[in-house]
Amino acid sequence: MDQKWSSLDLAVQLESLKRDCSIHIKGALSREECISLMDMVENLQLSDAKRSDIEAKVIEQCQVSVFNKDVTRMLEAHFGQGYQIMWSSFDVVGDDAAHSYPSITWHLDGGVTGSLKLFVYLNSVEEHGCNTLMMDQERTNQLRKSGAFPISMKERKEDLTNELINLNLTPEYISYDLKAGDILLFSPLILAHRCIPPRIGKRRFTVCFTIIPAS
Ligand SMILES: O=C(O)CCC(=O)C(=O)O
Ligand SMILES: [Fe+2]
Repeated sequence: MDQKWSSLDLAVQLESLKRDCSIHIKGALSREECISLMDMVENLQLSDAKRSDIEAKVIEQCQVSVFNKDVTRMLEAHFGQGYQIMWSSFDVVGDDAAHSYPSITWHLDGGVTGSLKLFVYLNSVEEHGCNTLMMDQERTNQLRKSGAFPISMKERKEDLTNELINLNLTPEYISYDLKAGDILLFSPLILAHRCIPPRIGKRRFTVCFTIIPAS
């Protein structure tokens, strides 16, 4: 959908992204488009060898819709020197996430300084309960200094309440009520984050793009 933000809308989004390192962009894709993208994958047989081709098509179509004039203008203004879209993925997180999805523990991503992750939610959080939980920059910094984000996946934790309390910080987190077609854009090297697994019998469908500053 072409949203056509006013200059003020754009300025507000840019300011939030700079200040909070995360923003919620509503209605980037229509509900119909989300359903049609999910159906493209759902209608396949599990054994279908063409699955990766279809996923690539879903990502491609999603990319055309998401990187519309508004989002492109915002990213150009944010990055200044230009940006590149890298490592796109289509992901389905099921209720077995605790055993199959590594991102359910608190962590910081590695990678290129200034990177952003852009998640397109194809179905709503209210439907599956699977959300991306983030911690603000200040708490993240204090926890990082205390060693709460080990490199080893096995040592990472789903719950950092005790660690926060020990540092005299309140257990407060950031999350958005993401609806089908909404975008979560955030700095995964600056804000600690984790994925909350979906409710029993539910699945979350997302397309994710990593955006890095042009070198
Ligand atoms: O799936 C999520 O909600 C978060 C995934 C994550 O940690 C990442 O892509 O860096
Ligand atoms: Fe991550």
